[in-house]
Amino acid sequence: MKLLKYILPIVTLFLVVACQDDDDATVEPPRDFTEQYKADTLAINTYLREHYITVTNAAGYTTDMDVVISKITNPETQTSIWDMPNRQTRMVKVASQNDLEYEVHYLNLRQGIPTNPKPCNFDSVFVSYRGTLLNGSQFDYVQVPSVMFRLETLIRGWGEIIPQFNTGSYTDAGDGTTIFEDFGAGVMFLPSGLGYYNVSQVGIPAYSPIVFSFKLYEIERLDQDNDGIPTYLEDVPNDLGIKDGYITIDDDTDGDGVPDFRDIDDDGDQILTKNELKIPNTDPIQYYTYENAPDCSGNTTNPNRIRKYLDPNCN
Ligand SMILES: [Ca+2]
Ligand SMILES: [Ca+2]
Ligand SMILES: [Ca+2]
Ligand SMILES: [Ca+2]
Repeated sequence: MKLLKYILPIVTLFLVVACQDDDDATVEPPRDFTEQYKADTLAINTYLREHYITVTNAAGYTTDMDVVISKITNPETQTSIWDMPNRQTRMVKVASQNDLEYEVHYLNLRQGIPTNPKPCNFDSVFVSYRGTLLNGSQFDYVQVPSVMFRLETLIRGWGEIIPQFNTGSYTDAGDGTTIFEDFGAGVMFLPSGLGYYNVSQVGIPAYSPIVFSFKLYEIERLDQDNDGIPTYLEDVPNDLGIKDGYITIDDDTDGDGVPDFRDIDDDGDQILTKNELKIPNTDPIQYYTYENAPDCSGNTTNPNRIRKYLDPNCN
């Protein structure tokens, strides 16, 4: 087992927070979203064609999955990010924002352990990351994280791309450090509409497309409405009965405009979800979990049942 040799102190300021009362932030009148997206797309695509990436493989070390993105100087030996081979497939995620369908390019350098959880877009994540502009200027870097971040408080791009990855494993090195291995790792290339847009930040001019490399070490499931059902499970299945793991305001069982993950009475029958999850005749009171919550008939095993906290016909 390889050990981490040291931990660098965290001296950087986390700049990903979307809505901050930062005196350094200045606001320009917003440009047209469509026009700006066109400009950002051109800039990002050019960047992807003119740069290549090198990835560090160093299992058990903090440098594992570190990336360096450089301008191509020798096209014979350096493959552009745009033309990267399958192993580090350049992928595209579509994100709806500002009445636009943004296409976000990202690299899946490593998926993580497939049987481990992926965060939903409203969970908390424990990540190391580096943020740069397209000109290479670094505006933020955290090599060893110390706190978890709620994805809902960050720029939109993070909530779109980080949930595409699984966590890895970690062990205590015995010297106060932690060894992270097999974690999900990637790079996202965000148009400004999924970043800070017209709100400039320290080191980030307004309307900057931004690049984040990241490593997903751990997640924490959140329960935003504290009703006993974790947010990632307050995802209304689509027409095919599938939960897609992506929470939106349309995940709204009773259609009252409050999505399930913020609705303390999900089926709108005036009985709080929390109370519908009480297990009868328990003292002190115990609660069903999502997994064993019954439907109106009391069935707790049919995978297709409508759990009674989501069924206004009973409580
Ligand atoms: Ca909940
Ligand atoms: Ca609702
Ligand atoms: Ca709820
Ligand atoms: Ca209810």
